[in-house]
Amino acid sequence: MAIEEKIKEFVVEWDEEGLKELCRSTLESNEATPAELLKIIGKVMQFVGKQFEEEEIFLPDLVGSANVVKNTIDEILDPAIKKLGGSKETLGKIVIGTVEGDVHSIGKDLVGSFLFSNGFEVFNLGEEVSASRFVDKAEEVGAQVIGLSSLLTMSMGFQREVITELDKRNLRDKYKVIIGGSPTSIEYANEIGADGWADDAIESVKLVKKLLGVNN
Ligand code: B12
Repeated sequence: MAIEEKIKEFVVEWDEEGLKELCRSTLESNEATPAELLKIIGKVMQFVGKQFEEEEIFLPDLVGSANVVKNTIDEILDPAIKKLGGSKETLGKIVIGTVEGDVHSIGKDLVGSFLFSNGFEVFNLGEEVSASRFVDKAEEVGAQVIGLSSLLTMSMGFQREVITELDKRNLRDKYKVIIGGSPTSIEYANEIGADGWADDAIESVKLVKKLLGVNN
């Protein structure tokens, strides 16, 4: 069975141990890199999301699958990426999180993991992050980029609030603010005065490189 099919099976059946073991053994035998596994997992989650939207599965199924993926990324893939990265100099620092009122984590975690595996230092603040917390953290670590995820029409407004918070503190020019998440768009990014928008994790890496003038 192709690896994508196996991953899909474990995610759909909530087999967390199975997925972790598959990722562990695949990495050990060098059959795939952590970034390649993350890419497949992202595709599988898109598939699961679509099934939910088409009412083929229900909310508890979705929560179960999302938890299996989150725990595998946290415990196996992120540490593997960090190990590969060693102590090399980073290309830049990014603070990323999901905005206030929004618990969706998977897309934002994927973006963070992809940025990390491409040489950036990533500070993942988690979900339901307030505007002041984003700005405080960016100031604390000396970040260049702030990444804001929103998956809900209801929480999109909080992306704008982070920009307002930067304005209030006279810090707007110090940071590149990027946004993403399914209800957002390049038009919305422009409307709220963000510096960029990306549709997926791969595009996010390209966007950050472009904004920071990294050539590769
Ligand atoms: C999984 C999921 C959940 C899980 C989340 C688990 C978790 N730990 O994340 C659970 C079950 C908890 C959940 C809860 C809810 N959900 Co929900 N959920 C989804 C679902 C099916 C998939 C999201 C996902 O993980 N996609 C896979 C990832 C890989 O894709 P992604 O998130 O889009 O991220 C990519 C890009 O958007 C981009 N990106 C994302 N973030 C960022 C950030 C930056 C900076 C950049 C550059 C790019 C970027 O790159 C990512 C990687 O490729 C979507 C439907 C869908 N198909 O999107 C609904 C969906 C987002 N949920 C929805 C709703 C309504 C809810 C609830 C309100 C349901 C309820 N009635 O309780 C609650 C919200 C609670 C809250 N306060 O947040 C709606 C939102 C509608 C809207 N526009 O407002 C959706 C669209 C489903 C629907 N069609 O109705 N949900």
